[in-house]
Amino acid sequence: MARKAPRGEPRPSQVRVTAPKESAAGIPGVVHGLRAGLSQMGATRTALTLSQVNQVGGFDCPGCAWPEPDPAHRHTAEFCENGAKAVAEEATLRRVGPEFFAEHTVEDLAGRGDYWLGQQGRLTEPMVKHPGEHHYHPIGWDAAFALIATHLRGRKPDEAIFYTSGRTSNEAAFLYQLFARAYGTNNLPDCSNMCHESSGVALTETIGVGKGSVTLDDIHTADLLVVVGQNPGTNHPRMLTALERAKRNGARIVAVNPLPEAGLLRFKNPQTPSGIAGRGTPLADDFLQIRVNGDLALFQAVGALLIQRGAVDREFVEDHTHGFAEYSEHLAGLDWGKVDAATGLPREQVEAFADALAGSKRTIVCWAMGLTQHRNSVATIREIVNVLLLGGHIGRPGAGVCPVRGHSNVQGDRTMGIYEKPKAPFLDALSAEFGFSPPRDPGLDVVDAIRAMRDGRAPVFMALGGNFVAAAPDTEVTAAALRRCALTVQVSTKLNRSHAICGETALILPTLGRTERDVQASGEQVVTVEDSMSNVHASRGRLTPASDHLLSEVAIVSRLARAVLGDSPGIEWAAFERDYRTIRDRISRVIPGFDSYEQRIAEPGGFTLPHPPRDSRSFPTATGRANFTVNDLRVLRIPRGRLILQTLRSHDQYNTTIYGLDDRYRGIKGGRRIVFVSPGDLAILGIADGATVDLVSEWEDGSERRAPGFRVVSYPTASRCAAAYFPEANALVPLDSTAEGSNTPTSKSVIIRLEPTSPEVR
Ligand SMILES: Nc1nc2c(c(=O)[nH]1)N[C@H]1C(S)=C(S)[C@@H](COP(=O)(O)OP(=O)(O)OC[C@H]3O[C@@H](n4cnc5c(=O)[nH]c(N)nc54)[C@H](O)[C@@H]3O)O[C@H]1N2
Ligand SMILES: Nc1nc2c(c(=O)[nH]1)N[C@H]1C(S)=C(S)[C@@H](COP(=O)(O)OP(=O)(O)OC[C@H]3O[C@@H](n4cnc5c(=O)[nH]c(N)nc54)[C@H](O)[C@@H]3O)O[C@H]1N2
Ligand code: SF4
Ligand SMILES: [Mo]
Repeated sequence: MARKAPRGEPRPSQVRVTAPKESAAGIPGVVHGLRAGLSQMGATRTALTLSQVNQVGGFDCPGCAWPEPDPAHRHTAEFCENGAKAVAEEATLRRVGPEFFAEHTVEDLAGRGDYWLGQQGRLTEPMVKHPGEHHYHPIGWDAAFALIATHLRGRKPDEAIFYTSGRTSNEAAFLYQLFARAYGTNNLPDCSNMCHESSGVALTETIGVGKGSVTLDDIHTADLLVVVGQNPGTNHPRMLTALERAKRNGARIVAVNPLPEAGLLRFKNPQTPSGIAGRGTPLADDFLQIRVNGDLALFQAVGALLIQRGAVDREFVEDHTHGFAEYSEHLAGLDWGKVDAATGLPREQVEAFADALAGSKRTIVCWAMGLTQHRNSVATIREIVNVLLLGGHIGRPGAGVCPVRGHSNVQGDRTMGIYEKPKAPFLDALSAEFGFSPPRDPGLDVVDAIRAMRDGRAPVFMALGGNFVAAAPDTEVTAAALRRCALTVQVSTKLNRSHAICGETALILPTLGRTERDVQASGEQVVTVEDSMSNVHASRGRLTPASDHLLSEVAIVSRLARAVLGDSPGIEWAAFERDYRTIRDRISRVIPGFDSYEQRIAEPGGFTLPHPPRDSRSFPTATGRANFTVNDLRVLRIPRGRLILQTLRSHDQYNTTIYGLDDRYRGIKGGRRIVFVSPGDLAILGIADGATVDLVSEWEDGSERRAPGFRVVSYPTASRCAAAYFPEANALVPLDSTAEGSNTPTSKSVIIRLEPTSPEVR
């Protein structure tokens, strides 16, 4: 089962480790960003490209989904180090053409590391690998679409899977789901299934809308900001600017994390003189170094304390909520022993957090993957909502829920109908607009799609972006599942592992990136995206495309649909490709909140979608009110000699795209096969810093998974916890280990043991 360390990667002993940094960004951040640009693009292209990021009339940063400030407050350089790196990766001058594929067999590529694969550059031509062949070779676009059509026609539609990653524009996403449903399936898994699905499920159930309820202005004007299970210094760097502004306005910031993440503790804003020269702003006032998976217990505990102290907004609870009595009764029986065991926090710290909540009129809780990828994630997020409801912090300026999304358009893709469990009103609207009957049975999400491919029930897999094999859990199982497919199709900008771990027949369809000019028969096109705060705006690529052979995602989906379904009177695929305004016109008639779409994206900064809880304290839930919920507090059992492993991102990666082998803020240089463990646990385990170990995960059915050759780094994480990087550690996450209610892989709680393979070093 063991997956060997890929060829060409440094050995664990070659990694250099220094003390973690206390502050984030500042000048080193900008310099690193520019260096990334220069090495991939050269000087002129770097200047031209970076000046267009996040500007009105430019393109939306393909980095994360953090919103841009309103146009009046934008800086000329409205991007961060990691935005610059994301852009540089896409605008690189390196190319992967037919010669490259002639030189490298698929087996050769499968043995390479993700870093090496990503560094090869942009894909330039459609490529195919037929059954039994060892190389990809060029294929024309029409032949490629015809080949897919042959595989899809004559199959039951539910035997095909249509995955989406979160960079896809609204326009392409809308067409893609329309195509899948017109073909006859709701098998539309997406990266959300592995990401914020737990947030969507919990928020839909409790407040009626599965999206965040705050705007950037709310962040700036909050009294109390709680940042839980999130590392914004690396993953949403410009969020630090917003936190800094909130802080200047008097906000208190509480960080809840097993790791002392650099950006949360101190921030040097590169856009202010003090940020450039000084030590920066201390950001978090309180740091709660919680145990992995302790958050449900923490929020139950503060909920209980708030009720005990009478710190409840009675009027809000009476007028707008449901279920308070049951909630409060449940918390009256709270077992503090369990709270201590789950959180590992001193009681005074929990009390002080409750004091801060009680004293705040405007509280926002922000979170990301530290909360969503556990068995009890949905319950944990429901518990956060409970606490916010107690204080009436929904639908009040400066207050609310803020799940910080990952991919730049992952929220928009969902809004456009990329969802395996579409709601009836959406399907009804689709049916009315396009005159066909969309399938009503729910489709497969990511985990169920892997099961279906593994078991031979779904032999066709297509991906609009992403890197499925590297992003999904249980690497060996997922790889075998994809290899069992008759056909895999990857629509991609850059080479990645999913091109090498493929079906019998495999297609690579190269596409335009966000930064590139998109010219169709009617002229230059813009696309639209939605950020983490429901703001929809236009994005216009400015760079010359990486190759003349590229098609836009919209063109690929339109032409594929015509090849598979033929021209149909209700759906003018060719017109969609010719002029994207025709797509937006259809979207405006199917999806609520998009009236006058075209006019409103012409406004600088775009427009914000309606959000009933935020806008009017109305809650479209089953009870018509915001729901308090009762959640079971179970302490995750960590057997003796075992640790609970979370898998996270380094500062030098974008998900499965590895920018480099360093993790600057955590003091790591030159390698990624690292496991962070606290000095206390290392002493108990008798393992020294610098030792090489295999990570072995233990699943409840008795099965084990192994990731070999990791360097142990003694690090100030919470006790009984460990951390290793995604995707190297994905092999350890069992496919069947998923969150209750959202089926998200539990990438942040995996029980492991360390098996030393080398004597200690120090
Ligand atoms: N540069 C860069 N930017 C990115 C990405 C990237 O890879 N690189 N990815 C994008 C995507 S798709 C996403 S979803 C986001 C991800 O953004 P994050 O969620 O910030 O990403 P992770 O690295 O997974 O970090 C998880 C954080 O949660 C903490 N944590 C882990 N387990 C627990 C827990 O049980 N409780 C608490 N309280 N904390 C915990 C970890 O210590 C870590 O700080 O970033 C987006 N932005
Ligand atoms: N163990 C563990 N696993 C995880 C996570 C974790 O924290 N731990 N995080 C999960 C999360 S939050 C997420 S979101 C998923 C990410 O899963 P994915 O979204 O599937 O993975 P990415 O690495 O973001 O995809 C990168 C690839 O997308 C392609 N690409 C980039 N831009 C474009 C574009 O504009 N168009 C097209 N068509 N293709 C493009 C490139 O070819 C690139 O190689 O991984 C999940 N997996
Ligand atoms: S915070 Fe996110 S969206 Fe903004 S510039 Fe940085 S990577 Fe891009
Ligand atoms: Mo994500």
